[in-house]
Amino acid sequence: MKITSAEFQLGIPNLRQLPRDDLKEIAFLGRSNVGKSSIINKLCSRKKLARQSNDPGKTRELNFYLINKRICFVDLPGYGYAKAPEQIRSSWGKLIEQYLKGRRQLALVIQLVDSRHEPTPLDMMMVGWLDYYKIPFVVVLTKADKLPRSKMPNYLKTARSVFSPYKYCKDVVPFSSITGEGKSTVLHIISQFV
Ligand SMILES: Nc1nc2c(ncn2[C@@H]2O[C@H](COP(=O)(O)OP(=O)(O)OP(=O)(O)O)[C@@H](O)[C@H]2O)c(=O)[nH]1
Ligand SMILES: [Mg+2]
Repeated sequence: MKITSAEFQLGIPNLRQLPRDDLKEIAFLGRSNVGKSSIINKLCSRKKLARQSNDPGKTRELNFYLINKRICFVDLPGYGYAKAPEQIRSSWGKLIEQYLKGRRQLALVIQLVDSRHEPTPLDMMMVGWLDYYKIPFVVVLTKADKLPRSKMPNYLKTARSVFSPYKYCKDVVPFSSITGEGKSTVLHIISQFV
């Protein structure tokens, strides 16, 4: 799949204002700062389509991007930002769970996990939800450029052994928004679900 057009459609703080069209959605899920906005920009070959930040927890809304005028990428608010007040953290959780379980046109979730760290308990909880709600997902290991080359094969093997047992896990892919590693694989997988 080649992305030839990408435009910001809308940002919403709650699910009452979800788009009413029937376009298939690909949602990007992961903890704060894991690289959700960066992967969207990289896949679309755009520098500033989705706002990236050094300030974790910046993306607090669900942001919708219209891709090739026929599918939607959804940048979900990052979870697990330790400095956020408990009340806000739990409302993010509820928002994400409601979106995941209720969104009929959700075709695939790109679950992002930082390749420099072990998956967090919240990452594992998200993967558990996805499997429970029967939502196909791909685990993308972000910031692969920061991991020494020699460590990747072992890391990938461990990550596969953690995620592959989930029935709805379709693949585990290393990715870098800097080098573009993994871009064509992720685009190919997306094309199979839309
Ligand atoms: N080296 C490297 N840095 C990356 C990569 N992807 C993202 N980053 C950096 O990580 C930081 C966070 O990236 P974002 O894309 O804003 O992360 P996010 O998941 O959208 O964060 P929130 O919106 O706060 O939840 C930024 O400083 C990015 O430049 C990558 O593949 N390699
Ligand atoms: Mg973001």
